[in-house]
Amino acid sequence: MLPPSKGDFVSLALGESGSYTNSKQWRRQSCWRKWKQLSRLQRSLILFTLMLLLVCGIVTSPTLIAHWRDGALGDNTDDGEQPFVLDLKNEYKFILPEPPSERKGFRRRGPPVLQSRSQSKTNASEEGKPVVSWRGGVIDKGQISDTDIKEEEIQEESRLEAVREAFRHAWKGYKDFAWGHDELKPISKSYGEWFGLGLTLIDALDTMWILGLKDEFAEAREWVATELSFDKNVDVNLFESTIRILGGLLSTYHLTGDSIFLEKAKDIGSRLMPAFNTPSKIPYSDVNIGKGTAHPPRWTSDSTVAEVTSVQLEFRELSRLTGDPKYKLAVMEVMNQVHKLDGKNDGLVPMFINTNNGQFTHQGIYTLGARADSYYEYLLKQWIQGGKKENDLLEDYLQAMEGVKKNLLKKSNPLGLTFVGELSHGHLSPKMDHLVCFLPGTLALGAHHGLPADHMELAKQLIETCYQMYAQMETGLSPEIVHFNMHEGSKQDVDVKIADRHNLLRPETVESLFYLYRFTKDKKYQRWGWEILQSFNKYTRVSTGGYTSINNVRDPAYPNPRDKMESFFLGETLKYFYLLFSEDTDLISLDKYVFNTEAHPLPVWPESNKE
Ligand code: DMJ
Repeated sequence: MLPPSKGDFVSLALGESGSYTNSKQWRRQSCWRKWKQLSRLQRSLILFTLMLLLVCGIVTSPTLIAHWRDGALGDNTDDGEQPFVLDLKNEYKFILPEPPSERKGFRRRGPPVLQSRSQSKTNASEEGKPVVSWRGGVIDKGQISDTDIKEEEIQEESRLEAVREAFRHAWKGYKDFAWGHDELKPISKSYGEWFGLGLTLIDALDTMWILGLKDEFAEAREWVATELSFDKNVDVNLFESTIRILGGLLSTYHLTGDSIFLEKAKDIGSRLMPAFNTPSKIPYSDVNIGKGTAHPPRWTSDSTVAEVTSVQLEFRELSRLTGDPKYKLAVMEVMNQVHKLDGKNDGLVPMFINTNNGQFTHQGIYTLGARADSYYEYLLKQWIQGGKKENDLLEDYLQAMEGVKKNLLKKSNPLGLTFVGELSHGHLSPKMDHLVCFLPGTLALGAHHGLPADHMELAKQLIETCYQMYAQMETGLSPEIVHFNMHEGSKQDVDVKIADRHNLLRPETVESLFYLYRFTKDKKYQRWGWEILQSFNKYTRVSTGGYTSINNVRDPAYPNPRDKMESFFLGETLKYFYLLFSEDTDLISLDKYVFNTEAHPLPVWPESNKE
């Protein structure tokens, strides 16, 4: 029904004026008499009840809720943080779906188990349990008003819904133009094939489950059950198929308990094993999963260090689930060999390792970026997965982090941002890949699990740098690689070479923002993530469905779409956005799960939980 106009009110008042005045006077006198007959206690009680009703009315007023919501979406200037750029705000309002809290019949979505978790969280806070910060400081709940809590819940739900909406949009493109294929090409409305195994669909399974997208999950599950076959004469990359396919299937099995995912995980896991049949037991990069043969790339007998040392979480878990130790033995042999190898520099590893003799090659270059990155991540995460008992892993991790501090950390000019450079034959290059932005999250995770507190301090400095890699670009999106300025008098901290200006929808900064927010509860990390999500929506969203990588983060007028949506955008980036904006610390608890390097959560082994 339309609200009455101002004129409607006026005519109604005039038409009834005579009798209305008399009866009003009479009612007023009679009310006053009755009021005076009441005792003082009765009057106080009535006044108190009226006050209470007034306060509740204000808090639940739809007009005020709308006002708060607009404030949350738009003018994000609290705590003196950088406000959103106006045109970004307008653009985003256009894209944002109708807020779920105002939809008819709306209820919080999510798989049953996850839903009950968030409910129990609400109950816990209602019971007045103290809120504990990551340092152990207790925040007095009395300092937080009901109005603050309401406002935060509305903002949380609206951000979570924005991520679900982004996922649905990406999924629509994949479903319409690339269903069952590896990657969506959203501009040409077609698909690209890498392994021919439905990579995006598998990578996205657990994201759908976590976001509560039941319908989308159900149709993807159906495809896995009826269409997915690994019996194919196709060469796949061991690392990529382990982290995306094996990891995705294992985590979905854990979240859902549906045995189809475990069956498929066993199938792909055993088909990948021929990669380990090498003279040195350091695996080849490529396996033919149909023929059961493996080989290195055509031009070399080397494998990449990050690749051979970042399949362990998945194969160790496969052994635990199947009771067959062969998977674990193969991957731990690699770790044991790398642990003993010469050629490290203060715990930092070169980028290549030879599959014939098991030695590092191309020595003298040390980076936390491409080809070495997840070696460091998996040292820590295997230690956590196995219950913090495998001392070699911990030792190697701690030594490497000291090596980073000693050899790779520098400060930029003029802002003094801490960055991780690369060491090349004794010379430090101020180059940093976006990939390195996994590091703040990993350092924070280590500190949460009892490693030195200065790891958390370094994590905070580095995440600021990673955020600046986005904030200082004209599109608000980070390039693939930046070079930091170190000389006095530099005008800006970050330089980007023409060849490095692309953005592939990578997750690492959002991933680290998630860890930092979980452990510190500092709202600025959510705000930074929110800005980044808006930039993705403004510059990479394709109207017919899907998101695209772009070639130029420095040209907002023409970011130059690349026509490719990487599977990790659904597997990782959107999942970490969702977890970053969720206040539910039980939603994939970091004491119960470790994320593999493709954001697939695997359980911390139960024996360790009992310790
Ligand atoms: C993903 O496949 C993984 O996160 C990997 O560790 C690095 N590259 C991409 C995302 O950037």
